[in-house]
Amino acid sequence: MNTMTTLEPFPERIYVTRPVFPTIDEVTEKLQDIWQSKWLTNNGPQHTMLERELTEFLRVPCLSLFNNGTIALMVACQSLRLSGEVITTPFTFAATPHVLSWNNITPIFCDIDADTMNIDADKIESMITPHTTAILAVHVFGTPCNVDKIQDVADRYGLKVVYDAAHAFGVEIDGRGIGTFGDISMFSFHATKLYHTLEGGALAMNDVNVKQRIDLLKNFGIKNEEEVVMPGINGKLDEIRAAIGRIMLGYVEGERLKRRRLHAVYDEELAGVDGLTLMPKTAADVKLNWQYYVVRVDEKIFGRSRDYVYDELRNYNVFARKYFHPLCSEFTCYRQLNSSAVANLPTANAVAGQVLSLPMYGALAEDDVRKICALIKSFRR
Ligand code: T4K
Repeated sequence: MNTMTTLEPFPERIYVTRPVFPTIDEVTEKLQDIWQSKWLTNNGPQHTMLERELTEFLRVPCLSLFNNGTIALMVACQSLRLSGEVITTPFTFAATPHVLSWNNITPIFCDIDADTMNIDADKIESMITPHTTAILAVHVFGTPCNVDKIQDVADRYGLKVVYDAAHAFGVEIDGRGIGTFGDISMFSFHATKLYHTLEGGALAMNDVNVKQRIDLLKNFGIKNEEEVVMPGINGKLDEIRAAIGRIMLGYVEGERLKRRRLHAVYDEELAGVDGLTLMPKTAADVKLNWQYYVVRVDEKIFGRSRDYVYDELRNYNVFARKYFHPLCSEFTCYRQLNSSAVANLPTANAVAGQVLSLPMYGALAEDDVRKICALIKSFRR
């Protein structure tokens, strides 16, 4: 039966996500503290407290706050003195390869794993050259990379490992914070993330010496009033955003659980629909954050392309997103790289042509998720 006739467009736009908002009263209270302190940025009390609270929350030994995740990742590359070539994934947000370019490093795109959509750890070794200094892997949509295999390759070739954990706030493997893997991990606290500080980010690291270097780099390299010891940048998080981050820590677990519930609804509604591949299932010892809900549409089986589903959903006021299409290797600034050749990235190209991020945020009603699923099923041919 064609259900389209019975389904009306949503009265208001349903976006792929909506930020979690604290109450105005909570924010006002914190603003009053800041006004009293007469301290707005440069390592103020809110910043100090948030850094401590997040270190504990994320179960990492050391953490440095930043004004956004991109600057944080740029500083991570600087702090480890990366150069030459860094092996990364094309299936990610533009920021990932861009931080390499801003560090004068050539991104070398490695193909991805078809199930997790993360860098294919088995293919990394074949991409290593004498110029390779590191692996920059992304825990795409919060699904952990194959951290053991990546570390094994890195150890054998003396490479650094940096994780873009922009999507992986609060993810744990066997009780271990995701930010403890590799040399440095970056978290994004952008408004669209499960946990946010409006804009913001952090680096997590195991080595306190690396933290000291990072803290200098994010503050112009200033050691004291008389000494500037390295060419740093301004990566500091201000007091207002740090205060909002402290409030948001009280919201994150509730939001995570609401999203987990919505994941289950999507799974229930879409399981068994021919031509749809649902979010990858992870090992039992992985604690997920349920931030995104992603499906893949196989046109040959579903009878409609991903783009058809995307366009039709818009007609019903549902604004899904094609994260991450186009691949970074398709951007004009990277297309000419040898590693960008489609023949080098068959899985990434196939996945990018099928992937669709569906609306996922705690304030989304369960019934709305069911209706979105009914729409998708009605598009099937
Ligand atoms: N690495 C990875 C793997 C990343 O995914 C990202 C960021 C980074 C690095 C860089 O971290 P940051 O430097 O950003 O800290 C969004 C986010 O802006 C971006 O942070 C995120 N990844 C990316 C996956 O998604 P857009 O271009 O899709 O954002 P936008 O403005 O289209 O927002 C998406 C939807 O969210 C809107 O359709 C409506 C809703 N929205 C958005 C904002 C900003 C709201 O309802 N309210 C809002 O205030 O990139």
